[in-house]
Amino acid sequence: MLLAGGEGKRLGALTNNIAKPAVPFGGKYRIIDFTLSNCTNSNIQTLGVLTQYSPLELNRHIGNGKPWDLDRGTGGVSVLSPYTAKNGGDWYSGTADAIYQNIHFINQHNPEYVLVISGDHIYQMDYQRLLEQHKATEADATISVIEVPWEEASRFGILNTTENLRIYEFDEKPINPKSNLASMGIYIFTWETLKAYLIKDAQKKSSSHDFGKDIIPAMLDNDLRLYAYQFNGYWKDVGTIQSYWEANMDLLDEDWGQALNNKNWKMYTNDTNYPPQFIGEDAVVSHSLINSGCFVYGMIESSVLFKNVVVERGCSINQSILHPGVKVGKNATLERVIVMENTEIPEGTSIRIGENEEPLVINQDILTGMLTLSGEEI
Ligand code: ADQ
Ligand code: ADP
Repeated sequence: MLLAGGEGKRLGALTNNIAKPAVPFGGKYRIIDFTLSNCTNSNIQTLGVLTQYSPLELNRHIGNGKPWDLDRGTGGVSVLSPYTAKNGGDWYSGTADAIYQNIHFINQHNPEYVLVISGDHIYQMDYQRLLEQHKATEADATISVIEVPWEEASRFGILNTTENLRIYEFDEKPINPKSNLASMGIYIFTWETLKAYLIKDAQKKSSSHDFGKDIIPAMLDNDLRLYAYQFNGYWKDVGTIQSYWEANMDLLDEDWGQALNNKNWKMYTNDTNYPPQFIGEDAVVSHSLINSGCFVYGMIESSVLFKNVVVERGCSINQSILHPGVKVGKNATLERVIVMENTEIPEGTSIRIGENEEPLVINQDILTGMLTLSGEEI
């Protein structure tokens, strides 16, 4: 069950009209492609995707699941909006409620175990390993965990385990974290146990119906067997503009370049065909990802360009992310900005964000506002 319905408020303008998992990522993908590809590569054959806010583009992107080999007669991918749920549906109030309202869907498949994952993380992980450990420890729930920097710990569910990885303490987003071992929001539950807890939780008026706030603590209170699964690879929760920008920049790393091209762990997406990128005579491009359909005449460094982007002569683009269809007029300078789909940057514009500031998200409306405020120069 893939949770893809969060509002994504902290991504600001990026999620004005589109659900967080559908936000373009890495030059060619959308954020959710990493999780969907993990499912395919982990040989998961039945997947429910729980959507809620602005699902239009997300639905269109997932379609019948063909790019991820999830277009099957039995199983495959089912997009579960609140309106397909029990009683014609309430808005999902929390992550646990989203699963609760789809108990019927899960029961139809009669699983022994249910994997609950999130649509807004960048990572590559084999969920079969998680399942193997879950079975070996005879756990009721297994939570995938990773060490995070101490200063970020209060953004996560933080836990403590015994030496054999049994969880004895869990605090959702604690103000004073007791460890830096964070829940990745990736769980395997034994279905009968989870179902019982979801039903009990649904009856509790005081509950926020959330896995981290309610379900996990309730299981722990009752001494259930909760285990941590230690993940050692790259993992990023792209919940903020800063982390979204950083995760895109991380893809410029050579290791990631190879990871995206790994024959044993393919990255799938729903993309159409465009002509090869054209790099003009005076263009200078380095350390960047440039998708097809682009026309580059200026200078590009440490940046990510999605399809159909045009960068005119005399431009300087640095540490920036240009979404599909962006046009940058002659002699413009962009540094540490994220430019949203189809925005047209006028000739000579200069927008440079300092290293200690949060990268700036720009769309046509924001740009018009800025130009009105400052005349020509920004
Ligand atoms: P958060 O990151 O705060 O914490 P949360 O807001 O609960 O995550 O969302 C988890 C996932 O569910 C996201 O993909 C979101 O889009 C989706 N989602 C949220 N509300 C939904 C709803 N009503 N219907 C459908 N989908 C919904 C969680 C855990 C922490 C853990 C972090 C790791 O609670 O313990 O540390 O994930 O990122
Ligand atoms: P750091 O904490 O310094 O970011 P990491 O080991 O998390 O160290 O990652 C270093 C870089 O290596 C990342 O920025 C990423 O580009 C790459 N990388 C790490 N793990 C993976 C992975 N599992 N798959 C692909 N690339 C990875």
